[in-house]
Amino acid sequence: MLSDFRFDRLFINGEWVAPLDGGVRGSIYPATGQPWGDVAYGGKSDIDRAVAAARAAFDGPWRRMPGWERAAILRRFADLYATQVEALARIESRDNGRAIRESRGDIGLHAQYYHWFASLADKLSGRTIPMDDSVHAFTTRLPVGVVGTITPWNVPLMAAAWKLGPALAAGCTVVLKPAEQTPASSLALARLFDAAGFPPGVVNVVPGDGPVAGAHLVAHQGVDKIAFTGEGATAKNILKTGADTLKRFSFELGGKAPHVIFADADIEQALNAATGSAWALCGQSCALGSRILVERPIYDRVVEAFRERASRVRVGMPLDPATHMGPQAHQQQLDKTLSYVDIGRQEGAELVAGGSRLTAPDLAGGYFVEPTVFAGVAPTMRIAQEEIFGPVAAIIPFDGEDEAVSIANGTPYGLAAGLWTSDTGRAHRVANRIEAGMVWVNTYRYIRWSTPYGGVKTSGWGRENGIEALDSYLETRTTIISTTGRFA
Ligand code: TXE
Repeated sequence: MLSDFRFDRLFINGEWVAPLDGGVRGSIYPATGQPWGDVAYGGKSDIDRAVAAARAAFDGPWRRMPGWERAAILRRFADLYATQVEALARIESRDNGRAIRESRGDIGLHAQYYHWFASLADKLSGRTIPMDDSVHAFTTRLPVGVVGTITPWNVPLMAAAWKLGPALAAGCTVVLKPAEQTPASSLALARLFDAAGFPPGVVNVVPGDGPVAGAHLVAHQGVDKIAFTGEGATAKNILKTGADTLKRFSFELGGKAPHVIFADADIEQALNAATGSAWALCGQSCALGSRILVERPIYDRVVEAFRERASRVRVGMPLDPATHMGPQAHQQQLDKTLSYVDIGRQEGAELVAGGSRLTAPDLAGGYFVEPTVFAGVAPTMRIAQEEIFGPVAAIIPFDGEDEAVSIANGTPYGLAAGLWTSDTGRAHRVANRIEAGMVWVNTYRYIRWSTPYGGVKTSGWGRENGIEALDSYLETRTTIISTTGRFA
């Protein structure tokens, strides 16, 4: 179904249309730096017609459709999605350079997200509220309306699943604008929505540039909510651009997650998780443990293990199943990562592994960088404070619980944290003091569709996944009816 799919059209109102004021341009394969396919991108007029289609679908069939029928269509889509995992994984790995073994693993789970949210679509119950003998008070859950979803380039299909699943289950309609660097997989997704038989206009996909198509979607009076994943600075721009409309916003932003490893931990397990999450997705995920806080008695051992394991990471072409780590997703991210390596050196951190672009003949032209490890990092250094989004681990020593908590909480971020200890009391004590939306103990990045995901502090507003995600696409209406017909 997706093998001969063309990406040079937008998906609006159930039709594949040429852009009105955008165009078609090559999407870059980050492993070569060369275009791999022609992809459509839209401008303001395309966003206008996508929003009009979404509004008409919301006011028409979708909002009136019983929840069980909406659920049936979403399940059909999820089943179709499950048959296309390999094709979707290959498209995503071409678009953002992610190792195919990772793309398959991640995308292989997405159908379950859609199924889980489908299972909630006919259970949007309100409450009855005891108030007074002469009134009957109750609440009804209603869809927010037209949702603009703006997604990033690191995990385009996962970000889409986390937004479209709850939005569609709630009865909203959607305009999806993927990141300009990685538009192809979202158009493939549109092909599946098309095939699954969604009414026209319920899902519309318009790739486009953030400051043009994205900003227009945010400012649009016809959009009731923006669901965004990306950088904090972009979120602030979005808030300013959308302020006049007072629409709803949910934000999943960056992180600088600490892995806190106590000396009493199962060190092998902690190392497997900490090294794996330092270099997964080439470092380009918000919940990766980019700060490794290590209790001093085991510090040298952990640094040495990181150095040794970095040398064993197989960096290579994304579509090679043997590859552990592909390239950075685009040139700007490569430049950003390398600039932070320079910053770390200038700050006096000790570079114990990596730090360079890889330019071997088989990787030439691609945005490859070595898995990189800094030791002797002070918590105040920029490489310990700022989100690099590259495969750069910063290892920081600490003494005791209080210092661990103080360092862990000492950044503006609060997305996720990992704790490694064999002391159950300590696990509870420290987890309780960590400022993060998610804390894992003796495991890491273990999530499901049912577990709320999101950040505190500057890491975001609201939660994705879980019942909480569904809530963020619903409004509550309170109805109070006089049973006597008398005005109280
Ligand atoms: O993100 P942007 P960028 C972080 C990470 C990375 C940095 C820069 O640190 O190095 O952000 O990435 C759209 N109005 N994360 O610049 O700009 C854009 O088109 C409306 C963290 O690519 O935030 C894309 O669809 N939309 C992260 C989306 O915003 C706008 C994931 C994300 O792009 C817009 C990605 C505007 N004015 C990057 N400007 C995470 N939390 O996982 C851009 N966009």
